[in-house]
Amino acid sequence: MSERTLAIIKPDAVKKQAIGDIISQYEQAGLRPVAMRMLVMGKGIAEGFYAVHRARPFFDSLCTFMSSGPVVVLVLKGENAIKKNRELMGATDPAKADKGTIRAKHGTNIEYNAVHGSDSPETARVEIAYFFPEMSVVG
Ligand code: RTP
Ligand code: MG
Repeated sequence: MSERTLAIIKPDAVKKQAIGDIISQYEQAGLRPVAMRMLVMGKGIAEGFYAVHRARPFFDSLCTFMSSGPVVVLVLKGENAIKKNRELMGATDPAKADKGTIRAKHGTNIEYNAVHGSDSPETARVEIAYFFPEMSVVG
């Protein structure tokens, strides 16, 4: 089933000049960008995006990191896009991520881990709507 997922190339990966490599990995895996924007998230925007984690000890640090510089936000479309993107990203902790995954290649540690990907259809729907009005998604 073709579906959409939200991906974010995080500030660490943008700083490392890994945008092109990461988008290339999406495309090679059959995940087509159907919406894309670059922005610096204000702290409040990051807090809203990660609201499910607000009780976690790493919440403030995560939101400071996510608002520390430009990010690239994309909607990816393809067969089983949500699961496929999670596999392509690898484990949250880059040290535990399988070889060849985006986080193994570009992540630094459990927080500075290069990319975000939606984890369920419901999350994908909410996360896509957080950044993109429906008319700006082209597929
Ligand atoms: P994401 O939401 O960014 O795609 O990552 P994920 O599902 O693999 O991990 P999640 O548990 O949802 O955590 C969200 C982000 O919070 C940071 N984190 N820091 N210091 C820590 O122990 C810790 N744990 C998670 C990471 O940036 C993680 O991607
Ligand atoms: Mg998550």
